[in-house]
Amino acid sequence: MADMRACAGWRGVMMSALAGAAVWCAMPAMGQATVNPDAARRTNADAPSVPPTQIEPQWWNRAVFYQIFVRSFADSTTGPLANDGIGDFQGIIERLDYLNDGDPNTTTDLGITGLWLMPITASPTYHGYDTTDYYTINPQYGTNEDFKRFMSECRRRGIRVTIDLVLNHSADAHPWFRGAIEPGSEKHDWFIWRDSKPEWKGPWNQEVWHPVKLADGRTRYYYGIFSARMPDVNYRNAAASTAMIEMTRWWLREMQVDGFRLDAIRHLIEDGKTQENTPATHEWLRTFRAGYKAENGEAFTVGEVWASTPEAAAFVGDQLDSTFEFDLAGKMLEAVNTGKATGLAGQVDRTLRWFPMYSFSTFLANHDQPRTMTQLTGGKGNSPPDFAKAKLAAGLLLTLPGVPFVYYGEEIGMTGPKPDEKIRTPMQWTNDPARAGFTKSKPWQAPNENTRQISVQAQEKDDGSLLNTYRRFTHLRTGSAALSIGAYTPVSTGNEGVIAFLRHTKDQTILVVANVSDKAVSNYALSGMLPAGAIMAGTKEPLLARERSMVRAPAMSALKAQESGAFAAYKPGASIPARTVWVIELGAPSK
Ligand SMILES: [Ca+2]
Ligand SMILES: [Ca+2]
Ligand SMILES: [Ca+2]
Repeated sequence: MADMRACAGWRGVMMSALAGAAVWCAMPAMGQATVNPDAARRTNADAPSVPPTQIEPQWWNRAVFYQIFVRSFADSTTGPLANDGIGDFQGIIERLDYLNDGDPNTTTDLGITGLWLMPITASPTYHGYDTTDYYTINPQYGTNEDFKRFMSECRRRGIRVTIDLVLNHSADAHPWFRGAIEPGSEKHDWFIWRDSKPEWKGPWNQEVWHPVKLADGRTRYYYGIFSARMPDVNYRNAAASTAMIEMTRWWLREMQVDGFRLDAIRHLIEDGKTQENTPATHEWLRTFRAGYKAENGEAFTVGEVWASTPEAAAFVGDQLDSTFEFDLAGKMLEAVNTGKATGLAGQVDRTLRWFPMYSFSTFLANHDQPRTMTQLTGGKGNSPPDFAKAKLAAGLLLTLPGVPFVYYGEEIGMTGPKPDEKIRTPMQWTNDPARAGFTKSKPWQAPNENTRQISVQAQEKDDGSLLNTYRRFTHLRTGSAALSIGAYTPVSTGNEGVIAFLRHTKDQTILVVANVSDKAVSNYALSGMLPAGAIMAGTKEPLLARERSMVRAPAMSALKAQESGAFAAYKPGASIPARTVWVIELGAPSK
């Protein structure tokens, strides 16, 4: 065996998306990640002519993020904002141990290490995407001092905090725009005006020019791509541009946030009828990057570029640190829904051809899309939950490359179709249909009636629940250099229902095998190439056997590779159960 390059064995890792599943708790030293080895063999017709420049992993590449809509997460039980039916910062503080208790030795928390807070500043709307004051926390959520206290509670638990940054537009109720309707005001040019209404519409054929009567009685038209309530800021005006960069820096300096999610960023600067992805937007983001990195070199930005992979990838590198990969999210859900993994495997390959390895962020669904469980059960909103599908989706999200984001409530399978309010209902902490454990009074919006069936309370003690599956996968990922920052190498499976891949650093090689179909699969065979320097053969005592609550994984057969690293016809187990993700660490024998 000594002259064989590979391996058997597994060091205790097996995650079944279906059953209670097993988890392993190895905490290997962080290794130097290798770059994507596939970069050299790019063949697709739409591949960029030059492979993306690879960058080094940063703190966000090791994180698992959780997206919170503050209004709906938790109403405080003490303090001035307690029990008013509206979520607030004190409420989140009271629930922080659920997200991460700060003790690396416990895995009873969700184990997330990053947050994305949807808009938190003063606003006339429930969602807050049109602020009237960039520098003041929404009084319904707390004070600036409350926010600082929240930040220090997050710090104590190892949670980094990013906030929504809405640069594209302000609010028509913002003092800037109020001032702008004075034609002589210096603020007038902070927005985009025409004397007569231009003939063109927006990218989704919506009205974008809105009339307003100025102080001198004239009517002019201002540009607002999303609505009349949200006038776009004119970034061709130097003072407006500077004001926004200064505001961004203030959040880093004064409020000590760790980064930003940039709303609608591809719409930032228009060029006449061209209202997305303009060269001016890309150029402005280069200036923006210099501005915020000067304040904090470790600050993280992730952009909402709700577009195809190539468009989203055009915003990283010298601009943003990351953009959300909407195409990949869609293919993950498609694989779970169709039971076919071919499209997903192809999309991962495509993503890695366009993006530098550490420059994209992943998710299943966010606050603008029907919730994951709804998309997995037919889109009606209150179809019976299919937890097996949701666990499978979680397993894919948390083992594939990319910085993963989990929208609040996804970890328990909350449902919600459009309209948006129904995707943003109160977090279902308990099975109380009236208040869901979210508040002691009347919630600002009724919880989904299925809180009787779907809640943290219902899943807390069930080892096989979706919540506990998320917990295991999250801890697995944040505890593993290979899963979080390792390179990705695809593995052929010989079955369209099965996707397999290696995640590897120089110190750790993990094989992920996922059967996305609804039937057990035995006619599969893994073949591929182990990365250079892969760990040698052997079977280790599974560490997970120490975890009393875990199901012990069945013995897996050895992987025998040729000296070149090539392997073929490998089956870790005879049959992969339906909708199951195996996470297998290849390792040397323990004796
Ligand atoms: Ca409250
Ligand atoms: Ca913990
Ligand atoms: Ca704009």
